[in-house]
Amino acid sequence: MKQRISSVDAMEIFDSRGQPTVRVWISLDDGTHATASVPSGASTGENEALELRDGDKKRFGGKGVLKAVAHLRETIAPALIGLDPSRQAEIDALLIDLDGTQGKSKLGANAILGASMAVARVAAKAAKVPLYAYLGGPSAARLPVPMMNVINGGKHADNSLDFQEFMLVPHGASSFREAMRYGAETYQALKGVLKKRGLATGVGDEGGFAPSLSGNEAACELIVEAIETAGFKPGTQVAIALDPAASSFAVKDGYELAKSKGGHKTSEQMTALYKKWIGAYPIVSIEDGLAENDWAGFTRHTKALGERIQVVGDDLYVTNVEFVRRGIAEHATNAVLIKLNQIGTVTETIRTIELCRAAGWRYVVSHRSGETEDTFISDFAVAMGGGQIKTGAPCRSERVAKYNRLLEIEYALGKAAIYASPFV
Ligand code: 2PG
Ligand code: MG
Repeated sequence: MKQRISSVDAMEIFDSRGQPTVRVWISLDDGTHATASVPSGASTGENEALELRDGDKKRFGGKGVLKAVAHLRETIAPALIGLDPSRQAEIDALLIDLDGTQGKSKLGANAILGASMAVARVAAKAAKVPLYAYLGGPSAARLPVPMMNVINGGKHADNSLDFQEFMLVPHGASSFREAMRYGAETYQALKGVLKKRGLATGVGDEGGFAPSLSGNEAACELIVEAIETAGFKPGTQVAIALDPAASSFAVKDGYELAKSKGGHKTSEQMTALYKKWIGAYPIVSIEDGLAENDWAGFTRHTKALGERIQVVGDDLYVTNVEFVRRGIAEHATNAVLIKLNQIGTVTETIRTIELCRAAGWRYVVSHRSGETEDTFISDFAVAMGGGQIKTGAPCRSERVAKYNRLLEIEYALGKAAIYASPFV
């Protein structure tokens, strides 16, 4: 007998920055239950689905999520009760209809996504299969190559770096477990390198170090030194990925490297800078090297760099098929960053990934800078089979929880587990 949804509840919890976020519970008739918690970004794209905040300055400076919680209890719960949780696409369509707005601004994408993820999870439990197998089917066995953000800047740290993320990519390992060792050992080596130079080793929002360096480029130099100190080969074993998150330092007529006092740059000058760096450092991927409105710049950027590296769009696409379609038509990038909460339902996220696959584009499943202990994206990355995940440094439990879940999945898959570099 198919189990039906018997209750939906929600509450306000805290994310890794100590800001409120949404947790949802769903139960079935037979007592099977599951929860999901919603992440939250800092460098959000202007076209992201709306994260509903209360705006009541007396609570959390306006950042409370009691309205989203109320929408879950009063509007979403009655609509879902009695439904078969395995009808994910139908349920997500119903949630979209209930909201009725383009950007999910009525109920809030945080309310909607919490329900959507909890539905997937409870359905997997009812089917008695792990979430990755439920969402990905019997062939889901590819572990993602992690992008580990080990130096934080931009909006994620109060330091001198304009660029938001400098990441390790341990793509040359033989398994996910080994990749984690490469990444974690390099992270520890980086701490030693920073200490030796008298630089700060406190961490930023995603668990990476947040030193004040002489400029953005110094971060790449330190990372190469750390890779070598840890005993790995830069490039072939551990490479570098960047997320400058350029929308966050874009100005009217270009880019202003204010934090590093690096001056003003045009879109073409930014691309020329990246080109120089690609020649000097083992960089395999650059995400949001330009700003979300710089479509023409992105086409030039991908023409100049796309043969040599993965060019990823995050703020540019906000996981939305409409923007990705435009990107494909304009050759704006060759890969897409995938964040469930940018679009707001599991089904829409999968549709965006299907579009990437159809275009022969790569996709990277990603966390947000504000996270919780929820590990949905680990299972989701294996289910989608794209072979890449970005989920922070091997430090801070909300980041490490995702990696630990992937270790469990790899262990459970045993000999069937696949770990393969997308960068060879
Ligand atoms: C990004 C993300 C995640 P935020 O820009 O890719 O690292 O940051 O969640 O702050 O948007
Ligand atoms: Mg980004």
